[in-house]
Amino acid sequence: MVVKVYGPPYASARRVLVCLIEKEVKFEIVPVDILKGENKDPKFLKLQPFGEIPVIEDGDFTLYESRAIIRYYADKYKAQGANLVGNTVEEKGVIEQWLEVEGQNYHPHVNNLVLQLLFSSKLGFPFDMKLVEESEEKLNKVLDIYEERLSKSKYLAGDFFSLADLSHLPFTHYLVNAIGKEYMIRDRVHVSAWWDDISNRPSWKSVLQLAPVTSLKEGIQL
Ligand SMILES: N[C@@H](CCC(=O)N[C@@H](CS)C(=O)NCC(=O)O)C(=O)O
Repeated sequence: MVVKVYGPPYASARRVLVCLIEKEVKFEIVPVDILKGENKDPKFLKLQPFGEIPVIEDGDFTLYESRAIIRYYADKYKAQGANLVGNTVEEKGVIEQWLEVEGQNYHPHVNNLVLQLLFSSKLGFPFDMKLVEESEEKLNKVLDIYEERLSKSKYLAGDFFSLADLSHLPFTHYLVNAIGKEYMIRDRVHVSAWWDDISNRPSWKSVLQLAPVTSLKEGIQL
C-alpha cells in the first residue's frame, strides 16, 4: 500500500515525509499548491476541513495534522526503520513532552518569523516588523532552554533520535537556510551541534531533494 501525502513537498508536509522515509514507508505526493489557494478547494476541504496541509490517505484511512500523522506512523511501524518512539513508557513520555514543546513553545515563534519573512508577500498579507522582533525575542528564550537541555543529552528526549527531534526539521530548516536567522542556532553550541546532526540525516536530505523546481521562486528555496 502506497501512502498518499497531500501537500507541497515543503513546510509542514515535510514533517510527514521525513517520518515516512525514516520508517521506510512508501508514499506518493499528491501536489496541493497553497500559494494558489488549492488547499481551500471544496474537494480538498472534504479531506481537511480546516484547509491546511498535510493530509494522508492510507487505503481508506484519512488523517490530518502533521504531528498526529507522525505519531501514527511511528507507532504503526514501530519495528520497521528507525525507532522514533523509544523503548519504555518513560522514554515515550519524554518524547511526547518535547513534541509538545515543539508544537506549543517553539513552532509558534518560528512560524511567525517564517510567515513574515518568507511568505508574507507570496500569500498577500502585510509585513509586521513588530511581530518579527517580538517572535525573535521569544524564540531566543525558548532556544536558551534548548541549549541547557542539549548540554545534558545529545537529542531532546535523551541520547537517541526521536519524533521530538524530527518534528523540528521543517521550520528550523527555514530559520537556518531561508530567513537569515541562522545565528540563532549557531550562537548556541549545543543547539548548533544538534542541528548539524539531525539535518544531516539521509532522510532529511532526501526530503529536501523532493522540492520541485517550481518551488524555487525568486531565488528562495521553499
Ligand atoms: N497544525 C497543522 C498546521 C499545518 C499548517 O499550518 N499548514 C500550512 C502550511 S505549513 C497551511 O496549510 N497553510 C495554508 C493555510 O492555512 O491556508 C499541521 O501541522 O498539520
